[in-house]
Amino acid sequence: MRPVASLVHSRTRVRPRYALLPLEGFPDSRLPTWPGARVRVLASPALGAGFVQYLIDLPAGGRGGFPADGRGDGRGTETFCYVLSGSGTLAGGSGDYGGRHPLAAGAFALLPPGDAVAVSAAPDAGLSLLVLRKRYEPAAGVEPFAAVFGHEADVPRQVWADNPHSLLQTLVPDELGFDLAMNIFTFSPGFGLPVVETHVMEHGLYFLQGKGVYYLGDDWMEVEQDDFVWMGPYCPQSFYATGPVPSRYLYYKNVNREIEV
Ligand code: UGY
Ligand code: MN
Repeated sequence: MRPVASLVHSRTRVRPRYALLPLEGFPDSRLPTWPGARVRVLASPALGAGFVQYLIDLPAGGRGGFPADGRGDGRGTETFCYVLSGSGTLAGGSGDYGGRHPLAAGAFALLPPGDAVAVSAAPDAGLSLLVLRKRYEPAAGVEPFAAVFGHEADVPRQVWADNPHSLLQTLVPDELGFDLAMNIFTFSPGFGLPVVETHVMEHGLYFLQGKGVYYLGDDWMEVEQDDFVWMGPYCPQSFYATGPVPSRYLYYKNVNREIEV
């Protein structure tokens, strides 16, 4: 929180194809199925995004979740969760993974379209969660995916673009049953994306650690830990890390589907 007498100058930018949203600018929301939780709505269709992303802080002993959405057309809502801090458990709604999965910082889960999700914070510790939800896009002849549970510490860091100073972790398998990717980039200070990329896929990006400079649209902008960035289709984008520690960010990308006309 800033001192009360400070100026309110902000790095916040909202443009048709991107938004840079530092965390300090989000008022709290409350959600009926997350009683007691502090919710920040990072991205939504109202911004231009094809998905919804939340930052949810559950108090110690708190519970929340999403009910099964009951759609029979294969276009149910899929849910990705990533734990920023704290501990607790996650229970999936149906199928053969209906058990309880421990949650700790770095744990993640992707639940298939339509499934219920139930999360509990440990009695003695709160839980801070990034949650992304989107409508699943079925594809003819392709089986929808089964639930994925993991921990980022168990996902290999692969050298990306022939640069050992840029490492990519692919949390969700790169298979056609999945219509999204969730990846973590780690860049050593001074390194980043080697080009300005421009592509049809959109991103919901949460800055996990460090700081750097992001190119969005046609401007370079400073970014740091806890910033959220939405990049819409064809938003020119690039990045390099600055500061004393490696920069890490978790990002969503819609993939593997034909573009509707
Ligand atoms: O996968 C990507 O599109 C990634 N290279 N984009 C990004 O980090 N902004
Ligand atoms: Mn990209």
